[in-house]
Amino acid sequence: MKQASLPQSSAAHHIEHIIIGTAGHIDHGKTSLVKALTGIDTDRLPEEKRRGLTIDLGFAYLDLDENRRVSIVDVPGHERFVKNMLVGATSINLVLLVIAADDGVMPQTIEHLEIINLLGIKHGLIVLTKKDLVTDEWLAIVREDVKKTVSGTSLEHAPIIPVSVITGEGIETCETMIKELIAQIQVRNSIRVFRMPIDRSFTISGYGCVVTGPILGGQVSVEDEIEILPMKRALRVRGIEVTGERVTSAFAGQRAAVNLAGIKSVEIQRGQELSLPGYLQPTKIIDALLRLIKSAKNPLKNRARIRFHLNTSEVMGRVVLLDRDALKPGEEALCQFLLEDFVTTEREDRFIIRAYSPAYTIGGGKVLRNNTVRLKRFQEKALHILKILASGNLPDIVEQAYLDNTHVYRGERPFAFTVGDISRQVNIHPSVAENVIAGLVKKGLLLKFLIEGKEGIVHRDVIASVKEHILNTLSAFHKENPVKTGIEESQLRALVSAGFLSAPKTEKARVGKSRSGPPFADTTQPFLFTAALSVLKNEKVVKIMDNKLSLMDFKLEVSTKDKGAADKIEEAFLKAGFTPPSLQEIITKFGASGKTAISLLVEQKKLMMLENGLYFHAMALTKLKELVRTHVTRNGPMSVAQFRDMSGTTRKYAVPLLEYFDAIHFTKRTGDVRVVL
Ligand SMILES: Nc1nc2c(ncn2[C@@H]2O[C@H](COP(=O)(O)OP(=O)(O)OP(=O)(O)O)[C@@H](O)[C@H]2O)c(=O)[nH]1
Ligand SMILES: [Mg+2]
Repeated sequence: MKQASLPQSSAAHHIEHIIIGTAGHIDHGKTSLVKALTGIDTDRLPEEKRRGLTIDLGFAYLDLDENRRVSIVDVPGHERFVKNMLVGATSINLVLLVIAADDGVMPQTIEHLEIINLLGIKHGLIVLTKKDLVTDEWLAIVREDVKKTVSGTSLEHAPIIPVSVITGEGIETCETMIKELIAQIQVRNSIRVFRMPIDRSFTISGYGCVVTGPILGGQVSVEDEIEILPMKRALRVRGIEVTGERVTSAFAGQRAAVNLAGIKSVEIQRGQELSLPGYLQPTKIIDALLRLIKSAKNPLKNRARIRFHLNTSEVMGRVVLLDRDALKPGEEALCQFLLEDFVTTEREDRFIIRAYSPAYTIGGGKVLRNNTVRLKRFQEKALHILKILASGNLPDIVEQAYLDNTHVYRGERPFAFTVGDISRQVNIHPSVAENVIAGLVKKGLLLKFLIEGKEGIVHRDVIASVKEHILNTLSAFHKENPVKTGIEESQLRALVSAGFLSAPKTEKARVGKSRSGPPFADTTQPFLFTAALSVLKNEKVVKIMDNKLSLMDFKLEVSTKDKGAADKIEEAFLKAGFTPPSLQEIITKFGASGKTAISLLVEQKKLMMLENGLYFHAMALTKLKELVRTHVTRNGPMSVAQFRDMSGTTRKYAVPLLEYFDAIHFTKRTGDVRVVL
């Protein structure tokens, strides 16, 4: 089994595939038009045949030339089946808006048009059907009315073509226009990760489970390992069909029937989705830009219950308006959807919302962020981030992902992200993420680090903030410990992260903050700390000596008095040999200076501490070690008494000295005696 392939660039597959869809009021001739164009009757359900109307989506295809076949999705016009129309509408690139010449613009003509407009479908054709039933004068009146209706929508400049399936008039023109329009369409969906929302699932004997749907991005091949969402279950692709033909791969913009191994068709429902394993996270919270349609009867109130339609799914939920209490018809606002069930979505996905009851279309928009947390309303910072996402400017969006800790991706550490993390977070193909990140690195906005074999990319502001905390912590440490040359890295990290939690929130520290909680509390994470420290070392602001970190310009600040005391104390230790003075004796003699001087001598590694209060001069220890080695070589393992006699030290020092030698692995105790290692 292989992983679903990631195309490197659009060059991997030249042709841009597109899907055509119908739209329009009930009985206006959508299914008849598709049949006239393709010869295929898309009304396949017995109930559809009996009632003479379309209930669910119908599928056909049109051969543009010998090598090119496009899918057509025929939708129902009945007001009760708008939800089915939406399942088909979200994936289409070219719409045929069908209006019967005898009937003119009707309620679902308008509702479908609103939907097309909200979904951002820019390419379309307006087909005036049943031309045989009207006079030329009437047709002219309808044409004017249609023009008025579409003005200000994405179909404002769409050609209007009168046809009749009875006389065949206009059908050829319609086909020519479709070809012309397709030539103008540019969709760059191939450089996306594979996604296919499911609109049907059934069993074919001998094959098993088959699902169908539009491929929104990337490609899928036979034997690929894919994932079904929201269950996140791994499956294998057994076979693929596109417009009735067996293929080995299917591409973005095609409708495919995928034969799946490892699952039964009854386990799958419309609205579920196939994708690359691990790429998408099902979510119940979505940040979005929402527009209310102009013709909406009422403003949309905060927390209104709505039906949320995205790709082939429909879930109930509430809309939280983030910057106002009500959204007026025709207005646009940043909002958050709190859904009652999981949906699978990518940034920039289009959605439609409908009133809860009775169901009618009220608005729609685009997804800004899916792996999100609940946001508080009227929060400047959160709104600022959403505005960047709404702008659609990819470098800004990727940069923001590096600064935004609202964007907590499960299992990942915030602030240090790999190309793969960004691909999943921002929903872009890894090759696109790599390019955008490279651009930001070049500008100096992002910094790349390789720490213990792991690559991580961090925003320079984040590093600057961590650097500042390290420097503050180090200078505080020096101030409190004037005669210590520095601090060990692990100790510094502990102090820095503790400091983060209690530090006053400066402007800088708030860079990545968009909700309550300590800013950069995650600096405890070793990666960021190590990265920031490495920069400080490179910049020669921090130095490391004997495993201890200090500020580059830090010097032991010792007063002449302390220095004098240190010299005298060292002399006393050297003179005393193996029976040195105790700390108490030093303090009695030199007072506070004595204590500082001892610390200084320890820091300079001239004095060694055996046990609290027992200090020895390093030279005396070296000499003692030589004596012990010689003694043991000559006489074999040595007892405490022998050590005492040999060194001439007192009982008070003998045991701590030997234990010290054990601790530094110079000697080893076996029973009552010691051997030299
Ligand atoms: N005279 C005439 N009748 C037509 C023409 N096109 C469609 N009709 C008739 O109009 C009726 C409805 O046609 P359909 O194609 O089922 O309409 P539809 O838009 O698919 O309807 P729904 O799917 O239910 O929304 C049928 O009886 C067709 O025969 C036409 O060009 N001329
Ligand atoms: Mg129909």
